[in-house]
Amino acid sequence: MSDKHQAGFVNIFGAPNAGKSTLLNTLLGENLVITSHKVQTTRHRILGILTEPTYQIVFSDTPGIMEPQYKLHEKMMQQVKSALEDGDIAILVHDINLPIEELEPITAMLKLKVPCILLLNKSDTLKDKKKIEELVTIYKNKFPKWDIVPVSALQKTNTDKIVPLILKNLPEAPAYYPEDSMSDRSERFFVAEMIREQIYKLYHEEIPYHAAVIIQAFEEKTTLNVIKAEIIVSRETQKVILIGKGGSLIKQLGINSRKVIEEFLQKKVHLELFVKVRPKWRDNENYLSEYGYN
Ligand SMILES: Nc1nc2c(ncn2[C@@H]2O[C@H](COP(=O)(O)OP(=O)(O)OP(=O)(O)O)[C@@H](O)[C@H]2O)c(=O)[nH]1
Ligand SMILES: [Mg+2]
Repeated sequence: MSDKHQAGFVNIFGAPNAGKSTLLNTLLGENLVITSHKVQTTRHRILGILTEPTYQIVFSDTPGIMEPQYKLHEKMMQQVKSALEDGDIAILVHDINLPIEELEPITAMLKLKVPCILLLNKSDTLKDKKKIEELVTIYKNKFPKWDIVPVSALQKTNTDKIVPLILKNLPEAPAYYPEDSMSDRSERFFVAEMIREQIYKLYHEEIPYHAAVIIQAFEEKTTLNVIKAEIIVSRETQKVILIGKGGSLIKQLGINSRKVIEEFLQKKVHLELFVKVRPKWRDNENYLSEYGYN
C-alpha cells in the first residue's frame, strides 16, 4: 500500500447566489454552512474540512464577490482576499443561466494563479442537455487551462467529479487539522449563523441584510443548553417588523431556530432572543468588529 497523503486548501469563489455554500455542504455531505435564495448570505470565510484516509481537503466558503456598498461589504471582500492568499486550488462557481460575461469582473478581481475548476452550477435548471454541452464548449474556449464541469450542487449531479479533479493538483502533505474536525469555527458561531438563516427564511425584503446575530450567553447544562442571542438591526421600524404583532414573528423565529439548533447540538435548547437597534451598524467599524466582522 502506498503511504502517499495529500492535503491542501481549496477556496470556493463566485458571484452572490451562485451556490457556493450549497456546494460546500454537498461536498462535505453535511449542512455546515447556511444558504438562502437571497444574495449575500455568507459574510465570512468559513472552513469546511473533508478528511479521508489518503487526503484532507480544507475548503473555504467565501462571500459572493460584488462591489462594496457598506463597510460590512468591504469586510466581506477582505474575507475573499484572505482566501486568495493561501489557496492551492480554486473552485469558481458560476450560475449556468448567466451570461459568460458576468464572470469577467470576478476573474478580474481574483487574478487566479492557482489551478482552477470552473463549475457551471444549477445545470438542473437547463432541461436541454445539448445546450449544456454547447455551453461547456464555449467556456472551454474562453478558459482553456481550467477544468470545466456542469453540476447541480443542489441535486448533487456531477458533484462526484470534483474531488478527483482536486486530487490531480493537491500537494503531498500531512493533514492540517485533526481528522474529526469539520471547521475552524465554534459551535457558537454556527448557532448564530443558524438563527441568521432562519431570519432569511422568515422575513422579506431588507430585514435579513440589516440583521446581525450575536450570541450573548451559551451555557452548557447537563440536560440542556441555555442560549441567549441578540439580533441587531439598523432601524426602529425593522425592530417592529422583526418582533411582529404581539411578538408573533419573533416567537416563530425562536421556535424555528431552536429546532435546527437542537438538531445541530443533539441536545435540548432553551433559546432567548432579544432585538436591538444599532443605527448604521453596517458602516460602523466598532460595531463591525464587536460583531465579529474583522
Ligand atoms: N436549482 C438549483 N438551485 C441551486 C443550486 N445550487 C444552489 N442553488 C440555490 O441557489 C440559492 C443560493 O445558494 P447559496 O448556496 O446560498 O449561494 P451562495 O453562492 O453561497 O450565495 P452567497 O453566500 O449569498 O454569496 C439557494 O436558494 C440554493 O438552494 C443548484 O444546483 N440548482
Ligand atoms: Mg454562501
